[in-house]
Amino acid sequence: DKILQKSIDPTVHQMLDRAEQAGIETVWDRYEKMLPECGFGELGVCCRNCNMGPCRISPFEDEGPQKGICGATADIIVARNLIRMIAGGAAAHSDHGRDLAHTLLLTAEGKSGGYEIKDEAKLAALAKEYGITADGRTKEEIALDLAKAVYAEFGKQEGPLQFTRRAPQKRVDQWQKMGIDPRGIDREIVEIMHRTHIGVDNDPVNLILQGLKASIADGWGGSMVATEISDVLFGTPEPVRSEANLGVLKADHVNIVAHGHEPVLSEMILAACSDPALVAKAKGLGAKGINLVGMCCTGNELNMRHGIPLAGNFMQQELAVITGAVDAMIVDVQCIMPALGDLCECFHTQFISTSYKAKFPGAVHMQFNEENALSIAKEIVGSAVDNYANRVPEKVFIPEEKSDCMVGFSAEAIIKALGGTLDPLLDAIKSGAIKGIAGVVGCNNPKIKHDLGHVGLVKELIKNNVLVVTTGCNAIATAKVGLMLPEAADQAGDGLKGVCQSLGIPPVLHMGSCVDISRILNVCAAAANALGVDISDLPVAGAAPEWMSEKAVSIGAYVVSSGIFTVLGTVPPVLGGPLVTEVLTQGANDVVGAAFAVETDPVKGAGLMIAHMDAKRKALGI
Ligand code: BF8
Ligand code: SF4
Repeated sequence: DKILQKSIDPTVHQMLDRAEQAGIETVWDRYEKMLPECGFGELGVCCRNCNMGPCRISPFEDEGPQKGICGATADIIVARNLIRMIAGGAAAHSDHGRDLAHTLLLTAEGKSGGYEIKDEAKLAALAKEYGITADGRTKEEIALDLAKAVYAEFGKQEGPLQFTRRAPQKRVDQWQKMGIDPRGIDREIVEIMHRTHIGVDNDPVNLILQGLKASIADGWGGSMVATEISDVLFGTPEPVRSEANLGVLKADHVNIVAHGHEPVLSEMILAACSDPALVAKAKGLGAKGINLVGMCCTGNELNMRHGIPLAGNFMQQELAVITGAVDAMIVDVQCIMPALGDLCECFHTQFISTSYKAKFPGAVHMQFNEENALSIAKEIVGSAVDNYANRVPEKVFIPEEKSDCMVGFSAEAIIKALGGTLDPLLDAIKSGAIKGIAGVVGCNNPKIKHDLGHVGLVKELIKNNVLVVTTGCNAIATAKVGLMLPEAADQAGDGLKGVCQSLGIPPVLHMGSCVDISRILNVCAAAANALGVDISDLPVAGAAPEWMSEKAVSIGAYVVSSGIFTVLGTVPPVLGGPLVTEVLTQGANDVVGAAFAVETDPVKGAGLMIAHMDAKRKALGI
C-alpha cells in the first residue's frame, strides 16, 4: 500500500503505520502537503537577494519576465542561488572542523574537561606535514602548535591551505590556472556572500568558479581538518563489528540516541554512558543498563570508532521517537529536524539540544562546552536516565530489524587491510578484478523512495565489480541491508568477490561521516600519486543518490573540482539556467576534468558511473 511505497526499509513501514494510527505526522506527510513544490524554486529562478524583489523568471520565453528588476537573467539568479548553497554547506562542514581545532587547542593547553590526544602517530604525521618540530617535545606541545596551525587555516587571507597540497601536483596546477586554489576557508565563503549581493558578480561562470573555490576549501580544508583532528583526539577508526537499524533500541535499557554531527559531544556522551554511578542509577530504575545508539553522522562517528550501533539515517530520526523507547534524543548541529520538538511531546522522549548554535522549539537546552565536557555529558545522560521512569511501556514498539555490519575503514585501515600499501588494490584495478572505485554518499530525501536510491545504486555497482566506499546516510542505508558484511561479497561480481574474500572485507566500505569524504579524497590522491596521474584520470566516480542538504551541494562541487565525475539522484535547482546547467554537466570537464550528471534511476545512475570508469580505464590503457 501507500506506506510500502515510501521506503524499502521494513522498520519505516512499521513506524509509519503506528504514526498513522496515532495521527502523528512525519516528514513524508509534510512532504505530501507541500506538493506541488514551487516550480520557480525547483528551477532555481527565484531571487530574494534584494528588496526590489522577490523576483522570479518565467520559464516560458514568450510570457512573463525574463529578467529580475535589477536585470539579472535566469542564469545569473541560478548561479547565485547555487553558490549560496555551497556557501551554506561549506560553512557547516568547516565550522564543524573549527570546533575540532578549538577542542584540540583546549586539550593541548590542558583546559579541556575530559579530552585527550589518542592518536599520537597521526599527531606526529600532521605535525610533520605542517613543518612542526616534534623532537624532544611533549605531545601537548606539538598539539598546541598543530591546533594553532589548523585554526589559522580558517582565517587565512592568502593560501595555500596545507591539506590542498595532498592533491596531485597536476590538480593543484589546474586549480591555480583556473584561479580556484582557495586562500582561506572563511574567506572563500564570505566572498560568495559578497559576490552574490545585488550588483556585484553577474557573470554566471565567474560565480560558479567561486563556488568551486569555496567547495575545495571545504573538502580539502574544513572537512579534512574535521576528520584529521577528530582522529587525533578520538582515534583513527579501525575495522570493528556493529549493528544498524531501529532494532538496536532495547526495551529493557535506557535508550539514548545521539543525533547530529560533531564527535566533540558524542564522544563525551559515550564516556558518560559508562559512568558507574549513572549505570547504577539506570539499574535502580529497573533498566538493565544504558544503551547508546547513533543517528545520522554523529552515529557514523560513534559507529566507526567504537562500534556503537546505528539507529538509522536522516529519514528515521522521527521514527526512532515513534518507537516510544527513546528516553533522550541528544542533538548538537546539522540535519536535526525541528519537527522533533512537537513529536517528542507525543511521547516521553526528552529532546535535548546542546549547542548555542542550534536551538529547537520543544527542546530542553543543556549547553555543552569543551572545558567541562565530561561533567556536562554526565548531567545530560543523567537527565536521560531519569526520564526512563517516565517511559510508557504500552506505547513502546521496537521493530526487530537490524543488520550486522563491519565498519571502520579509514584510509589508514584500508591500507593496513591491504598489507601496508595501496599496491594490491591498484593491482586489482589494473588486472580488471576491480573495475573502479565509487564513492557513494549523501542524504535521504522524501522525493525518492527511502534508501532505494542508495541501495539500488550500490548493489548495481558491486555486481559490476566496482568497490564502493561510503559515508553519511548512504553508509547507514547500506549497513542496514547487510552490504557491509564480508558475506555480502556474494552479491558482488566475481572479480570484486575474489578480492573481498581474500582480504576478508565487505564490498562496501564504511569510511565515516560526511566530513570524512575527505578520507575518500585522500585515498584518491594517494592512488593518483602512486600511478603518477591526476585524480581525473582514475577509474573512480561519485554519487549522491538521495541528496538534499546544502552540505551535499558543497560536497558535489568539491568532488567534481577534484576531478571526479559525480551522479546526482535528485535534481538540483539549476535547470532554469541553461548556461549554468551546461557548465555543470559539460563545461566543467574543461575546467576541472570532471562534471555532474543527473539521473534519478539508481540502476541507470550506476550505469553512467560504470561507463565513466570503462572510459578512464581505456584511456589509462588498462
Ligand atoms: O552530514 S548525509 S542527511 S546526516 S547532510 Fe545530513 Fe545528508 Fe545525512 Fe550527515 Ni551528510
Ligand atoms: Fe530581483 Fe535583482 Fe533584487 Fe534578485 S537582486 S531580488 S533579481 S532585483
